Amino acid sequence: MLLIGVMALAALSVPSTRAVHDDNLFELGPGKSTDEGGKTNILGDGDASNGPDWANIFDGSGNYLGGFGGLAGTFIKDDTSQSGSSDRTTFSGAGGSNKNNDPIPPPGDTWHWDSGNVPAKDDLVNVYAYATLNPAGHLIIYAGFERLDPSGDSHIDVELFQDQVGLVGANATTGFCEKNDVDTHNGCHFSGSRTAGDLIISMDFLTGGALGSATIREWTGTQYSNAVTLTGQGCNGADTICAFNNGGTIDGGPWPNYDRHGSLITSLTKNSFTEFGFDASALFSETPCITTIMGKTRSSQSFTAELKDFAGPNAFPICSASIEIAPNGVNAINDPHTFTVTVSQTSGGTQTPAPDGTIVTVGLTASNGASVSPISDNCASPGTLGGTCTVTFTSPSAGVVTGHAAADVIIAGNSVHVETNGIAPNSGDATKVFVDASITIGPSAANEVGTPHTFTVAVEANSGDGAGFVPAPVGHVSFTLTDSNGASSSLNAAASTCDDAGDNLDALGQCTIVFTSNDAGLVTGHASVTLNVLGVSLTRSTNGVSPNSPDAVKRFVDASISITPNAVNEVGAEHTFHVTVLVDRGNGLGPVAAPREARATRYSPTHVPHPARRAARARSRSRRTAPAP
Ligand SMILES: [Ca+2]
Ligand SMILES: [Ca+2]
Ligand SMILES: [Ca+2]
Repeated sequence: MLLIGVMALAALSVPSTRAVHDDNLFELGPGKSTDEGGKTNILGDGDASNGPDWANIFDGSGNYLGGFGGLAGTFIKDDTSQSGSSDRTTFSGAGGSNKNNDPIPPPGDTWHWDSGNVPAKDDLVNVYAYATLNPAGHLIIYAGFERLDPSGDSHIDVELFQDQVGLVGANATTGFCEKNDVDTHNGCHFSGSRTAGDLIISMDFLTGGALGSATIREWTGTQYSNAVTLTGQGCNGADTICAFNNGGTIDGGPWPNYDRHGSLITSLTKNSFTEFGFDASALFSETPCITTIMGKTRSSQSFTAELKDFAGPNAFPICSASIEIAPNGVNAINDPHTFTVTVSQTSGGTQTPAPDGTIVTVGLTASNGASVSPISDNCASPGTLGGTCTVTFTSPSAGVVTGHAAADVIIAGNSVHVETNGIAPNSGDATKVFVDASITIGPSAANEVGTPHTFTVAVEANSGDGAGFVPAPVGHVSFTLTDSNGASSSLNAAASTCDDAGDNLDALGQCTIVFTSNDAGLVTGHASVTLNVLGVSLTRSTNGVSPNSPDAVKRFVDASISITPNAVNEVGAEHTFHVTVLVDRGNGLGPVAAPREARATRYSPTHVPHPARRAARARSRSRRTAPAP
């Protein structure tokens, strides 16, 4: 459909069956007599077959409730700047002019914004919009807004962007303009550009409040063109655009309303409320892929008059993209993990995968001791295939890796930016926890044969929470004792806990192996554990790979002393006792002569009766082999 120039059409009386008006898609304009006397209003008429009215699709906080087959809805709650209040978002008067056909982003003579005060007639507060498809598949867009001061002449635009237009330089907490890094003008900038196919609906209200005219224009890429104008309220002949004021006092809906002093009210006087609807597919040759809406006021009826207040820009996701990253999970360290990113686009209510080759930037951030080791990233190249791509990585240490994904999806020639910001339908970031465990056994020491010895096995887990390795009180330890160099170990099962079935760790993450050997030699203790850390089964052994200890070795040693010969001698005859001291160090050499310094004390024979000799042997042995723990 080709439309050139301005088509000025007289307002018509309400037709009975029209494309935009009585289309049963939305309660546009005057309705049932039981619905506030048939006035153009905000409340639903209770008849679902007529479609919703504003109060049916938004709650009192302005949340879009969906339903009714709609594509998208958005509610902008702008500040009032009356009675000493300040509106955080007004066109900045100090940054040069701000006009409808100025460039939006830098460089050049662009729009600027900061906080300010505007007259009540130019002060936007509540602006809302709803989009749906009619049975022919046409995009039908409805919008409404409230005016603080309907008695003055005022000039309001509702602009629909395909690109994502937003504010730059706002303080993240307060929303006030904070910084302008681009030029020396006062005020902050906007991001996003006006693109061919964008639409703007301009309404001019007469002194006294009546709707003078409504004109819809399309941006061609260099100028606004293809204007269609409606004079006065009602619909055009083709019923492709309609606009109405409330003809009398109506309920203000479930959300706050304001009077010309900025005070809260609950009903709206005559001409305080305006709503319009149009068939975007019928009016223009291409149905635009709208992502953003913005309300604006002008200082005069001229389309290029200085701009005053604005509301938004808000997402109006008729055309939209979404991104998700998943799954969250827990892995053992060094195991590869894959995040899958899914990117979708929605146009005209139909969701499809993002175009193949859509590049997704996946940022991986390590915390709590993790360290990212990339393995592959097909999101960076070649991008999505069938709407998905994957990133695979691991971490050699316990901790958390967070994945954040962002993409610019090209929909109908427009770039729609999406991130995993947790704002529906986007997912939040995904997190992968890497877990680790360790086992130690000890101590290695030397003991006398026949004395009990204890190996303590200690198990720790690192659940990636930043606390590091902490005792693991649940898990199953198994162990082996291996004899060598002549040892013959025997386990004291009653005193040991590492031999218990099932979970055999105590609250300190420990169990014990109590054993001895009656023969000199070595006993090597080896332990392993299987435990569950955040649902991941980990097996660790005393393999000496840090933080695991090596096996523990217990050396059993022995010593002996003998004195010979026993004999009967004649009184006065000289006699010699031979004392022999042997040690077995458990090194496989068996008993060997003790070093000189370890030889037995020589005693006077008259003081060494037979029982005392045995005691001396015992003392000698105990001096040589101090018991180990
Ligand atoms: Ca209604
Ligand atoms: Ca504002
Ligand atoms: Ca305002």
